[in-house]
Amino acid sequence: MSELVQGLVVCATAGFVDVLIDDEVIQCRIRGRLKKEPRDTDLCVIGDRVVVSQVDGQTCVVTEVLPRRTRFSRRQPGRGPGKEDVLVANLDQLLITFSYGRPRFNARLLDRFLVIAEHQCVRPIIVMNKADLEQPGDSSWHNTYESIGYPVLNVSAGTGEGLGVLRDALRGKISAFVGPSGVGKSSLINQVLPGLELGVASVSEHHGKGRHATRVASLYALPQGGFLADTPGIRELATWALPIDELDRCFPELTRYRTECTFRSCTHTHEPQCAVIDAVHRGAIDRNRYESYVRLREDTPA
Ligand SMILES: Nc1nc2c(ncn2[C@@H]2O[C@H](COP(=O)(O)OP(=O)(O)OP(=O)(O)O)[C@@H](O)[C@H]2O)c(=O)[nH]1
Ligand SMILES: [Mg+2]
Ligand SMILES: [Zn+2]
Repeated sequence: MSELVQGLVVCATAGFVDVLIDDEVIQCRIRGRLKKEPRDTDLCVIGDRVVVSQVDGQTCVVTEVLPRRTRFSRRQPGRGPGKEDVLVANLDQLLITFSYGRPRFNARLLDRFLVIAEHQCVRPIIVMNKADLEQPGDSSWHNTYESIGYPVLNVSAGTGEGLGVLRDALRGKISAFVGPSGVGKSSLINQVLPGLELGVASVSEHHGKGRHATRVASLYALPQGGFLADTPGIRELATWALPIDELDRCFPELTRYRTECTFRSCTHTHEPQCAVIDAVHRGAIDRNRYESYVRLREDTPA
């Protein structure tokens, strides 16, 4: 006799998944038949809702992965036809995390995260960690992002600054920390969830890059309700299944201009009477954001 129950995947490694079923985490195998089905996306990741068959109350098998409501995914790094690499499924918000130093802030990469969040309809929150470190003099980029509508939280896992606001933002939601290695994602989760004690690694001074302390993504239940995912640091971030003519929609500040361009299929890169380029010249659209748009266009397959 087998009983069918639904659960939430909180950890997924090759061959096994940990599924939360009624407050209990149960290790499950994935049914062989599921693994053989052809697909261009990950079969089962954290955040997935699954149907588990409990055989004899002993062996547990995932028999079905339910359709994903949302996701945070990218094109799997490497050559070839490509495949979708899903980091977290069914999330409400993305905590895009960078630090004020060690490693350095990277606006180009931030814009890629934001484009993916827009494309996948997941609310982005920009988390700037290590606020205790000396901050670069020019903070005008903060205003740029806030004026577009993206919240920017200044926090420090070291001193505790801003953590109250962060905790409030997490309440009742499924959230995921994403960002480069070494920015302090696991350190922040340790502060928000005392007792968890996730491994953290010091940032190698030489490269100013993280050492990839977190290797496997996991989902943790929050005492205030909701779930929080820790993910491994990301070095490469390419969009998946984002048609090139939809890229401009993923830059919200272009919305009011792109319909005013003379050419309906304007790419906003070289066309005459382009309302977007005009707005960049007038300073109504931030030049760095526009530069990110142009770079992403170049990298997006037609
Ligand atoms: N000064 C300072 N250092 C911090 C802060 N938060 C984290 N760190 C340090 O930054 C380093 C990296 O922290 P982690 O939490 O491992 O970073 P991560 O983003 O989880 O890195 P990966 O797991 O590799 O992706 C550690 O040495 C932390 O002690 C902070 O607010 N201020
Ligand atoms: Mg980590
Ligand atoms: Zn245009």
